[in-house]
Amino acid sequence: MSKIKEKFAGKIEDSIREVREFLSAHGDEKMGEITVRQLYSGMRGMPALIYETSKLDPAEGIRFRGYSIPELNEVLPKYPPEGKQPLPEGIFYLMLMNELPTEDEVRRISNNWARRSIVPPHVFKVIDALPVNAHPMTQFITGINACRTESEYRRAYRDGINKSEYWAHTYEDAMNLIGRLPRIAAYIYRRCYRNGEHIEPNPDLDWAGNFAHMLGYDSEEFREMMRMYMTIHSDHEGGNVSAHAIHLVGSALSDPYLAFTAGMAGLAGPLHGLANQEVIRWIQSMRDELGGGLPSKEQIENYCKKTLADGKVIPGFGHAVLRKTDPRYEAQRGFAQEYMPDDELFQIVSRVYEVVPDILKATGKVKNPWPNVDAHSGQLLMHYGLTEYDFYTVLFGVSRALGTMAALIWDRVLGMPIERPGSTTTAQLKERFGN
Ligand code: CMX
Repeated sequence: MSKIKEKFAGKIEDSIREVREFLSAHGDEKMGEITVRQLYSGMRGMPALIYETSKLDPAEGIRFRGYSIPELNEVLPKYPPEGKQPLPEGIFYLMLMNELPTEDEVRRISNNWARRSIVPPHVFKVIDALPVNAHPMTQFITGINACRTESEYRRAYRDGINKSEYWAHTYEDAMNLIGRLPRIAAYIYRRCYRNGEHIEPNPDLDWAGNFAHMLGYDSEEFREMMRMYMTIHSDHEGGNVSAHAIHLVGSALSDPYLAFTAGMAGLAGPLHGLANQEVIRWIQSMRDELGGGLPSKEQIENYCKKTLADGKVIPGFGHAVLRKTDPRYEAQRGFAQEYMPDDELFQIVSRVYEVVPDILKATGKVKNPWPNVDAHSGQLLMHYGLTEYDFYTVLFGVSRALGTMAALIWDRVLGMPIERPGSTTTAQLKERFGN
């Protein structure tokens, strides 16, 4: 057993006992009441599941095991000797172990994922069977599902393992999946946009640095951006569509490959992760309409009004939980201010930020007029020449594995049961409350 897994195994008993004791002391406490409106509005604000790795506060933003993004910048190990961005290995360790990693532990995770990164050849063949212009998320989901042949959890379950061992096999699949995802994603990128000229991994690099390398972007600045990107997109508590889908499908004891595939299908929706490509598409069509250049505030305002009048959303703005500017947006803005303050697209993104909230407030119905994570990420990628925005959600997806796989391991540690909420009908509600 690897040192990391051994250390994790050492934590399990205490956590299981803690939850059991807590449940027997407080299992009958009430967590609030459910209104009829909540049933019709996507279960907003209903505490409905346990998800240990991160928690989203509407007024503050995400905290990973208690740490905000600015705090993580202080405490997580960086790429030696001069890296400034936290390494995604560190946030994974934090989410899994509920403690901060040392530099040595982060290095161990890097090496562990590098060892696990070999993708079986049939996965590439399955991807190659799709038309090259299939959306990258279709190719990504297909590739992940094809990897399922390698599921250790599935094999072990078929062999008849004890429930208490589920987590150990889930751990193997989760770590293998994380190790392989950059390879699969980079393969899709090079297949779609670089004539299938693939780049061999560099095992001496960290996980995100190697991903950047395999995509074909080798500057240290791009690698730093990728480390930051992979860290901030990694988790956003359990109720968002991708994390919830992974938790839900995993609760049927489907293996981690199946569960992750389900999550990625949700991430590919335009109201969720696909918004990162939609933001750039929206800005580009605004620029096309205006004949290029830096649009004035007034021009942006008019374009926003037209978008709303056409019955569309302004991508990158709004959130189901947050009620302030997303700290993930702020982290990316800080990066752009430091590395590319004069970038024209950055100036447009900044101007959009100045204009959109007032317009959304004026609608009287948008609950959160502020930008979310997707309002900024495309600009950073465009700056470095990664302009193929249909690919952006794949990057989000690679990162999302970190939190959701750590959470899935915890689901199996804690013996979370199959998820099965009740549903009702309008007729039944009318019967109960009147017409
Ligand atoms: N532009 C236009 N209208 C918006 C809007 C936006 N950015 N955000 C919300 N609204 C509208 C909703 O469509 C809804 O309209 P109707 O009542 O006509 O249906 C109304 O305002 C109320 O919505 P809400 O309660 O404020 O927001 P929801 O919790 O329902 O939805 C979200 C949240 C993110 C889907 C929504 O804000 C949105 O569509 N944003 C644009 C897409 C986007 O950026 N998604 C990415 C989110 C982050 C991520 O998951 O990656």
